[in-house]
Amino acid sequence: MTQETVAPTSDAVLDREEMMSRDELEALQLGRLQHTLAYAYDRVPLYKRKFDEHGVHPTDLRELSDLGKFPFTTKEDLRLEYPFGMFAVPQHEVARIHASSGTTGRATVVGYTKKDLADWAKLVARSLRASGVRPGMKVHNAYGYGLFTGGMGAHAGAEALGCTVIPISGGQTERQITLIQDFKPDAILATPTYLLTIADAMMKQGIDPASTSLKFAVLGAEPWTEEMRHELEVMMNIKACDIYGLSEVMGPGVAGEAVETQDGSHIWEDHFRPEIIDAFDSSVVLGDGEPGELVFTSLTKEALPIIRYRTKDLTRLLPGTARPAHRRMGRITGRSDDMIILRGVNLFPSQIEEIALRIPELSPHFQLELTRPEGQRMDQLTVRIERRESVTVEGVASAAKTLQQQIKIQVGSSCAVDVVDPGSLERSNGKLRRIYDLRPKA
Ligand code: DLL
Repeated sequence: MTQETVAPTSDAVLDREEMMSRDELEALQLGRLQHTLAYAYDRVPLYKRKFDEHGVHPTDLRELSDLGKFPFTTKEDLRLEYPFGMFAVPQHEVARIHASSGTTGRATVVGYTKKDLADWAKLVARSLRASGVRPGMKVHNAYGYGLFTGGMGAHAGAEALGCTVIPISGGQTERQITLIQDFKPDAILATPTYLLTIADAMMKQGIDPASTSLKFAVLGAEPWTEEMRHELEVMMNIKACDIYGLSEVMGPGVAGEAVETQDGSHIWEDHFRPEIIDAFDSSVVLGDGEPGELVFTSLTKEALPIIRYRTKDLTRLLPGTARPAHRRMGRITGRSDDMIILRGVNLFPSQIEEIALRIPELSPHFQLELTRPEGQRMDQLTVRIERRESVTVEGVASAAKTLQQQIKIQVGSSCAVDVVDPGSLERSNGKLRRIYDLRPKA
């Protein structure tokens, strides 16, 4: 399967909006944006206050570039308005609520009207179809169900596409494997690190992960690299595509990747207007191709219209390919709040993943540990990484050295490398925690 090329999706099954010209799409965006700004201003006190303080009014948006005049929305705004202060409809019109886990403070709560849920399902269906999933296929959904948007969002999208959904949720890895073997699904939906956990557990049971019925994987909810894609595609004999989204903007399906090009997720711009800003000077809106922080404005949402939401995700906008009018996003290099600053050098876990997976002796299972040794003023980074099963002790020593050197050359940071035995690091059940910050709190 990985060697085959995949034919483009037939025009006959695409949504009309997927086939629009850029001009048509931008005209649609302008009308929807004007409506959303007025709608948010009229219905959500926070937006009225912020627009007034900023000296802007919805009628100031005459062309798309005027969006830059409007104030940003942040996670902090959602927290301050906890739980329902940012909802634009009365509670009886809210059909469902989701929320972030709230591990770093108050949970952020999001809501959907019936129409929002239908739009969301349509966009997830569009994303899955772009990634190779077809009506009638069996889809094993291993995203977590519950307040997290992954499980139910992916579920509704797969149903809307006309698939048979297996709603297993995350965890219970042994059971996942039994069901994959018995139900013979065509596609799996999971975080990339959880798919790796499943494949790894299969190997432990003596099952070749390439031998299953799975042909497609639609992976997201955490950063992953081209190297990880290659690892999973070869190990499992599948085509693996990206799906992106965030609860504040909708959930999974804000953007999805086309299997025939596998060149980054297309942002569904008939529903979301993306911008890239300088993460350190938010007043600067950057051009396409320039790296910065991704910002979204919703164009059709009813329960929770979101204006210029700062995602903290770092990426760039690229021209559309498989869906020419819809711009793509580059891979997310990381989140601005996940960035490790080590002796003045910025570093993201995905950079380590990229380098480590090019070293054949090393596995994709790694953690980053930050410490400040007693009496020292300098922070220390230790990359703890599992060796591959087949590697000898000599092999490990030289692989550790190569990893250390490559990190120094490519990232500019000195670090310690600790190669550990296969199976000794914690496995992912969903979004994997890569960074362990053990430095004393200031
Ligand atoms: O993770 C929604 C989702 C579920 C997306 C399932 C894809 C699949 P949140 O929990 O609100 O929502 O987390 C959103 O996760 O801002 C990114 O930092 C990260 N993220 C999501 N998708 C990707 C991706 C869901 N494809 C946050 N690549 C976002 C990299 C991603 N990071």
